[in-house]
Amino acid sequence: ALPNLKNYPYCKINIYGLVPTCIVRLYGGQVTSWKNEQGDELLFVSSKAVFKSPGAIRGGIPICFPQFGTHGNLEKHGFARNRLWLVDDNPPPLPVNSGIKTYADLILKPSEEDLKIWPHRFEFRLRVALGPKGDLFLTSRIRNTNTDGKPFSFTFAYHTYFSVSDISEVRIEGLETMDYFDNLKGKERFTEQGDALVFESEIDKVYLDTPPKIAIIDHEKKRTFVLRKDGLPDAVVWNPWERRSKTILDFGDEEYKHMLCVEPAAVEKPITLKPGEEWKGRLELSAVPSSYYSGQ
Ligand code: TA6
Repeated sequence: ALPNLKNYPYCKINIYGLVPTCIVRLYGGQVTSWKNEQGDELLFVSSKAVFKSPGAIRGGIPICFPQFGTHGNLEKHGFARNRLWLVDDNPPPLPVNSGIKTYADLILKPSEEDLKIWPHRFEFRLRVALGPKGDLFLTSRIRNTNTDGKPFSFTFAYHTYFSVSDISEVRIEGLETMDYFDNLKGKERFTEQGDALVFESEIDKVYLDTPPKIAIIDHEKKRTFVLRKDGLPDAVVWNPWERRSKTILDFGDEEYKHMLCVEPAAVEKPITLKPGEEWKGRLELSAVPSSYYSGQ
């Protein structure tokens, strides 16, 4: 049942692994915390984040659906990130031998108001799970439940905010040589030339047809985030840097130093579903000591 609306910013589900934990909020269906065995927070959430309607929570893993960014007529990044999701009290079981012990399923369906701005019936099931070693698994299943026989198309992203010690000590492996669109430069298509990506100014790029595995290496923390994705060909990389940060109300002026968004996404080629069809987009995140990461 819907929780009392007055309390909804505070409605959250704690998912406990053996030691690692994760918090997912009903507001936005948004993961806002993921901790490792040492209790370190692995996701960035702004100290200025607002956890209630009408905006989205600045940090964690906002879900961009049914539209990524401004690629359409809807509000930026779609409406899923500022709607109240429901918890499925009786979720379908996990696949046998998944190794996962703790998970929660959240569901979003369009309200009558939503149907006025995006006239398509859907069921969005988001499964958030912790693996035995504390890995975080997100699985989105989106089904077209239209009864009028009409297909719909959407774009999508897991707008993941990683916590990093110092952005100038971070590099990304897996996107070198990829084609991309640069949101700071218009509609032209570029190709990345260098080695691993490093950061010294604002970045807002959509990398296209990226490999299923991307690594974020934090030299100072000696930690590597490994992202494995399925059904999500693109990857957006964003850091607002100093000047842009000052224009974002729910973001501290210096916080850009401690975050990096790497967002597994389906942006360039929208997904189309006929009635009854379902799409699945999966993200696996692990955080390992860099000494364990071989790059393979
Ligand atoms: O994913 C990158 C991006 O689209 C950037 O253009 C930047 O504006 C960011 O998302 C944050 O968007 P938001 O609507 O959450 O302020």
